[in-house]
Amino acid sequence: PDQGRRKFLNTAAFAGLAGAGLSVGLSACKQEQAAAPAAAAPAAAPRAAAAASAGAAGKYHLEPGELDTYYGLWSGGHTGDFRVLGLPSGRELHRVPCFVPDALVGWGHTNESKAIMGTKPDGSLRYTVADTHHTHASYKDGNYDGRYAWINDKINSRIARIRLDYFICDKITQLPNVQGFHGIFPDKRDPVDPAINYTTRVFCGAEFHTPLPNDGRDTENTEKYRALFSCVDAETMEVRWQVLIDGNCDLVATSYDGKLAASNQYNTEGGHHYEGMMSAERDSCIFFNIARIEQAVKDGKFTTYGDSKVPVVDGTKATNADPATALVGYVSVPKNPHGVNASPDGKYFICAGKLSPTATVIELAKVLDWFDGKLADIDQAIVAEVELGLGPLHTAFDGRGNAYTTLFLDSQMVKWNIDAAIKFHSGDTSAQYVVDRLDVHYQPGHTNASQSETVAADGKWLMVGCKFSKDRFLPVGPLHAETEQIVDISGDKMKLVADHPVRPEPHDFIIFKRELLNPKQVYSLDEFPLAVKDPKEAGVTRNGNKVTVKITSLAPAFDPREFTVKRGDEVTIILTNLDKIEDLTHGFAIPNHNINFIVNPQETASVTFKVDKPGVYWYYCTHFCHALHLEMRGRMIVEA
Ligand code: CUK
Ligand code: CUA
Ligand code: CA
Repeated sequence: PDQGRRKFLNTAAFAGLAGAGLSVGLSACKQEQAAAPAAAAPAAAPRAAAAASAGAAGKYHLEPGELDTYYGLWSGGHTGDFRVLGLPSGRELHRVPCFVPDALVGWGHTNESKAIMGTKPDGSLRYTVADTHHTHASYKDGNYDGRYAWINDKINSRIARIRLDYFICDKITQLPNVQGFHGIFPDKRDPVDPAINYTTRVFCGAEFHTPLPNDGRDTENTEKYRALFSCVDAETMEVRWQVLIDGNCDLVATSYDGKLAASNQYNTEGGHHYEGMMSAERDSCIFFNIARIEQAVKDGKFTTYGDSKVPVVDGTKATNADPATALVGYVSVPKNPHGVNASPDGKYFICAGKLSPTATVIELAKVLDWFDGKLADIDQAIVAEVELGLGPLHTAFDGRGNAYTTLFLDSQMVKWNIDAAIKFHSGDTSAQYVVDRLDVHYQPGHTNASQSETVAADGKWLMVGCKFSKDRFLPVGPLHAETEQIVDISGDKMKLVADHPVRPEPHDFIIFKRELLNPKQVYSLDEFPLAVKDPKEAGVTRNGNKVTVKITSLAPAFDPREFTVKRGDEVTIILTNLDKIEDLTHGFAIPNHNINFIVNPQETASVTFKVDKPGVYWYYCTHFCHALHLEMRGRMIVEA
């Protein structure tokens, strides 16, 4: 069908359609027309791109040696990783392994990373697959404070924390009682204590409902199928509490005042198949009153399920009908909403309709009014419900009152004005809320703008994560890259300035000013309890058939340069990189023993393995470090 579409689009009849689609057309034909400019655009030559690079938002084409002005933190989808991009160039700078093994770093091979990932009784990894969708960073005073980022694993309902000083994962927690943990969002301040103006909780929405407890008893009892909303402590990473709800969670957002968290619900029907999940005309956006939930936990009004000790409070509709005591409120939202996003002025949450062409604007002050008994019906908190186009998913903000929503089916970004949408909804049909449309390539899922989810939204750059890229890049067989497109949003019109392929398949991401981070390039030896601080400590110690080999690296040699063990030994190698020079990383591999990991400057890592076959094995440095890198090797001698 795509060939036909391109042929169709390249005809002169549609040449004038750039910028078309200012009215919301919902016919199938509209989709074809809408994609015209992007699909028909010739690939820009690199030079041409450079010449056009100084847009209103700033330069996006960087010359060699020029640094990006923004960091982007990206999810990697079912690659299971966490990625770091420089923006606006779109260059991928790093992948931080967390949930799944990584051969470069030795993540999942070193004892330290295995302890973070979690092991089975036999010492092997509990999980080696993950599906990361959403990453968000810790806040202070409504902006990122550079401490942590968190990311979800939808497959195994795990949350990982990334330390942003070293860009490493330091903790992973598995949520009890849930499946399909999808949306994640840190709080921005405490709902009760005004002195806590920074993140102390991370909220997690579970998408799949399961029998509760899920022990094989009630697989056919629909009444028993439930989903929970979870709160994780930002520091300890322990699960503080959970809320039993009607329907399911999907994505999560938090208010700037710390009082509310929200999750969109697409399966209020409790369907097991898609027909059932889309049978109702409206679903919900659920609002959690954090202070009340925590008071209920304190008061002992909770239960627990199965082996889990985590307190679970009751947030179901039946017990939460009275606003005076409600822990949660359910706002009605059209058909199978997808994203929920908080506007940077702190006033609104926006739910996109997905199967409805609308976005719903919910005023937070009014939701709080409902909890305070000042609003008869929580649906009165809806201040706009406007048509945007087909398949609205996620929304970003420019800090100037405009929202940018991905239209998955239309393959478009739509820029719309929130105040105008509210006016339109209240009866002023002359209010033009759609400001601009931009065709993207193709089927955009997530979008985000620079600083979009902070009080410092700066309205410069918008990234669009397009799920399909066919005909955009050189073909490489059946698996296509995805297209990340960068858009200058500093003017009235959105301007597509560049795109780049990414390995499948990123979902959500955040973009923030580089000044907000201050990463370190050299570790402190004290970070590592096992550090071999002096080459004099290096060497072999034996305890029965358990052998510990302490090794240091200092370019271009390991110390010791050889060691001897016996067949049948369990060998633990502890390696400290004593080089202090930035960028001087060493690797350590042993042939035939499945060992490879790196040690960054002043880092320590250890591995444990069995030696079963006598012989000589050359351990060597895998990370090019020195003119004598190839010579940086030594002998492990295994005696019979
Ligand atoms: S979900 Cu993937 S495009 Cu996981 Cu944020 Cu919407
Ligand atoms: Cu050390 Cu290469
Ligand atoms: Ca539904």
